[in-house]
Amino acid sequence: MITLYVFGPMLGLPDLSTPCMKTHALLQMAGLEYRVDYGGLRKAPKGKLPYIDDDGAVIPDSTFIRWHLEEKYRIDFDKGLSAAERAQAWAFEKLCEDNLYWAVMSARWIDDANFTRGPAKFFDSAPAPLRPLIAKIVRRSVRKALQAQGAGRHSRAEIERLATRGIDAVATQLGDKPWLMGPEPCAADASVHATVTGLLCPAFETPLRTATERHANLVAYSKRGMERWFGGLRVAAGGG
Ligand SMILES: N[C@@H](CCC(=O)N[C@@H](CS)C(=O)NCC(=O)O)C(=O)O
Repeated sequence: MITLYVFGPMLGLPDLSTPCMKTHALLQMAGLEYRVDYGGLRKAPKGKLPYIDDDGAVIPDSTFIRWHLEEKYRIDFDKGLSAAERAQAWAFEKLCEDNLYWAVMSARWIDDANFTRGPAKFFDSAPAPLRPLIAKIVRRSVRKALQAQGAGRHSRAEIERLATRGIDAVATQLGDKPWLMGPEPCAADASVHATVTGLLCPAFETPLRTATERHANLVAYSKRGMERWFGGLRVAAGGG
């Protein structure tokens, strides 16, 4: 049996973490049965979620989880794609994970109002007197990570300008297709869908959400993925 360790649903999203949401979608795409555990962060092998325990094999990181599923269960998430299409899909996936991800982190963690609406809730289970201190420490570590990655050195306007270019690129690649690379979802859809849906999360006031909402195909794509992998849980703006 596979156990998936994630943070858990929050603010109408299956998970506030895009890699966690991505891994849910991969497992759904694979048609594998799995259970979820929301208490695994302290034991996470790389100190991050998601990770899985597949009959004793512990695999951290959404991409290594993908490869584990492909190898163990003989799944090709990119079935039907040419080598060039696989390369293109990979590039879009990593645009989301290694670029847009940091813009989302900045919007949620650095902006005070968004922090209060979202990430601050992570600490609700901590004893009330300690909550502000824990939140301050974790927020400081996110700020440091943003600095180290580089996004934290840009102004808010610069981060938004860079991210908007990425959002527009995803919208252009999607075009009027149902999925990123064609009529069926591929591995990159798990990640791109999680990113697009995270960007559209109505709990956060951010120009990135506006930039995403401007693309009707991205809004429809978010809904399509939610219906397919998450039982239609409505989170996208305009989701009703
Ligand atoms: N490359 C990893 C990224 C995982 C990741 O960054 N997880 C974040 C949440 S989005 C996390 O667990 N952060 C907790 C922490 O750093 O304490 C993947 O794709 O799984």
